[in-house]
Amino acid sequence: MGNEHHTGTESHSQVCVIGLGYVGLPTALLVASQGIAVQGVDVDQARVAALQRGEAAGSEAGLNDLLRAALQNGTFVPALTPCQAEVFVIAVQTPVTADKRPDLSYVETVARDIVPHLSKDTLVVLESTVPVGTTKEVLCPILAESGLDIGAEVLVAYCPERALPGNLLTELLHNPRLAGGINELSAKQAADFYRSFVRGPVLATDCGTAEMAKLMENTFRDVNIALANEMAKLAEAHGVDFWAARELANRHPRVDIHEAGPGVGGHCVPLDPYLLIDRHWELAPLIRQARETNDSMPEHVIRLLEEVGRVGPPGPVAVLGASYKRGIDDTRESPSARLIEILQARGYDVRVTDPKATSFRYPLQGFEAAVSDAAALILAVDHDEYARMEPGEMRRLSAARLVVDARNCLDSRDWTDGGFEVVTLGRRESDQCEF
Ligand code: SAJ
Repeated sequence: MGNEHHTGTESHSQVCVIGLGYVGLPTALLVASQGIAVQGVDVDQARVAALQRGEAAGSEAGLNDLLRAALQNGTFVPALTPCQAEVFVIAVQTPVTADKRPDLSYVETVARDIVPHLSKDTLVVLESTVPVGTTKEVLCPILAESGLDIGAEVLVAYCPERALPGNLLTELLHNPRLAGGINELSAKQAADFYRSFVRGPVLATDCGTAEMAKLMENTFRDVNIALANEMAKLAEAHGVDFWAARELANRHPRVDIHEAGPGVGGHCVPLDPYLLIDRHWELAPLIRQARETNDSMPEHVIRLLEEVGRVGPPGPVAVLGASYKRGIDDTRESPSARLIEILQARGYDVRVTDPKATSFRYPLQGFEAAVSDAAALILAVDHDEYARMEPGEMRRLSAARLVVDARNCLDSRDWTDGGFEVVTLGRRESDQCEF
């Protein structure tokens, strides 16, 4: 990356990453760790100030160390507005509106913000998850306002991130990357850029294919989880243990049944199917049904609680786990939020606790305060801290003798022997023998 094309007095970095959220920040830091000068831009003043002090939000392993090293080397500069750069990476959110339509306003705003900083030979990469067609139909027309020839003077590509929250840095570094250009030259340039800092294979393609692939990945996950959830309900109806049957079914070389649970959370899997089916809902009854099935799971968990007939409103009920999945502090779209909303609407007094999360729509309590006078516990997230709980210790800490395990996290035999009634999602103990 030479800078011979850049003139004038504007400050200049080699790479400018816009949107310092859970994808943008680690990406910026990985690039910076290669000795490349990176400017990281975010409109959130508090976030930028914290980054300048060397504090990264969230609990991703290794992120803070990487941040401090990059600040010390001077390879990473957090800022509020973009400067001129050879490569722009757009990694802002693309939320879904209340009526499940994509909101591309953040991408559009950022695209407009970088127009004055474009020059000949700039590469613009979109990483945000977007509906198919967005790179060519939304991003390129805005970039063309620069007066530069898009596709010749300014190269443009769609390169989705595919890293799993909780294991972000490792996956960003090692997962295969897609470099989807608006033309061959753009794909080649984008592939070269990613090869400068990722170790996994970089696969060049066109931008529409890359957009579709990203949405297919998360929709595949959502539909498969819905299938598991439906099978868990059927196992309950048949008096069979879904988890035992799943283990056996997954011994088939071409079967991979996902885990059933209280629903699907996070900012990707429950939203991306709507980006995929946007403007074509009539073509996707299966995908829509999967969304409905997964959204119905909190209600199902409460049905499991109430079927026991031991606990009713006002409870109290303690919900263990607020994050959207195990091991992370992220509570966005967490199934626990919907679970609590329904419980409260039915008149339950609800206590919520989580070993990782610090911010949640409902007040979080310490573990002991949450469980002490509860009449029932709902295990909503299979954090390690919960998997390690001992029934004897729980008897000492809590008045509850009923546990609804929505994640198959506890050894139900141990807990039953320990004096608890355990209802596990997907499991009906019938006349099964021990093998
Ligand atoms: N879940 C289940 N059963 C399962 C797996 C997950 O109920 O068998 C639930 C989780 O508890 C959670 C939700 O689904 O509530 C989503 O969790 P996840 O681990 O499936 O996915 P995310 O949202 O953390 O990350 C996904 C990943 N996509 C895929 O695995 C296809 C990740 O690789 C993407 O980069 C990320 O979305 C993204 O940013 O798009």
